[in-house]
Amino acid sequence: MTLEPPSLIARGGVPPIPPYASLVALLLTFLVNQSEISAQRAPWHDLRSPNQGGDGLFGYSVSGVPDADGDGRGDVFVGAHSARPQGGPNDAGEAYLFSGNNGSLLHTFISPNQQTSGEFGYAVSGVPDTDGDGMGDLLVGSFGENRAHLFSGKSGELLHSLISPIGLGDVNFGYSVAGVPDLDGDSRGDLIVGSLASENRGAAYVYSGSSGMILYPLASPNSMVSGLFGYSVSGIEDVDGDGRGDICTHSIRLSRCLSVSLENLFQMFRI
Ligand SMILES: [Ca+2]
Ligand SMILES: [Ca+2]
Ligand SMILES: [Ca+2]
Repeated sequence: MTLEPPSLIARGGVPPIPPYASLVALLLTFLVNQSEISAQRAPWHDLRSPNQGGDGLFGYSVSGVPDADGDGRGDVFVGAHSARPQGGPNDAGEAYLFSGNNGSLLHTFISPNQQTSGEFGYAVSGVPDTDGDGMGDLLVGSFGENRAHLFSGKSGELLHSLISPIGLGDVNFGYSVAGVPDLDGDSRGDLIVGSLASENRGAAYVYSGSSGMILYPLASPNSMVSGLFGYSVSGIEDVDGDGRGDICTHSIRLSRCLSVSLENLFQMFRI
C-alpha cells in the first residue's frame, strides 16, 4: 500500500491546495505590491533650475529642511554651485528653497560674497531653527570663498557668514556643511562646517547657530596627509542620552561620531 504525503491528504472532502498554488498567490501579491510601490514612487514634484542661463549643476547638493514657510510640511533645499547669478561672476553659485508641499520656489539664494568660482551651494543643509522664529533655516557651503552662509528659511535673510578660522588660503572651508540638533543647550539648532585644510588633513568646526560663534574646532585624532577629515559631516539626533544633538564626520580612512556636551568636550566612537 502506498501512502500519500501528508500535505496532499484531503480533509473533510476539501481538495488539498497544491503547494505551487500558494507560491503563485504569493508571487501575485508581490507583483501587485510592487506595482503599487512603483505608483507611489512617481515623483511628487519635478524640480527644475530657475536660472535662465543654465542649470549650473542644479541638484549636485540637496537637503531636506524643517518646515521653513509655515505650512507644516518639510521643505527642499537645492544647490547649483556652478550657476552664474544674473549679472554675477561665473561659477559663483546659487541655491534654491522649494516648498516640499507644492514644489513652488520659495527663495533664491546668492552669496553675499560673490566671486568667480566661489562655488556657493557646493554643499547645502537644512538646519533646525536658529533664529527663534520657529522655522527651519539653511546653511550653504562655498569652499571657493572659504565661507559658509546661514540664512533664515522663512525670510531668506542672511543670518551669519562663517569665515575659515585659519585664514583664506587653500583650505576649502565649506566643502561640507550640516545642521545639527541643538548641542549647546540654547534650544536653537547648531552648525558644523568641514574644511580640507593643511595638506588635505582636514578639519571640522562646530558653531552656535544662534550666535555664529565657534564652539569647537575638531581635528582627526589620527591626522594624516590626505586624510580628508571632514570630507563629509552630519548632525544627528541625540545618541548618548544627554538630550543634545551629536555629530558625525567622515575621513578617507574611517567615520567617527562625536558625542558632544559642554562639560565633556566630546567622546569619539567608531561607526
Ligand atoms: Ca513647508
Ligand atoms: Ca528660523
Ligand atoms: Ca544651539
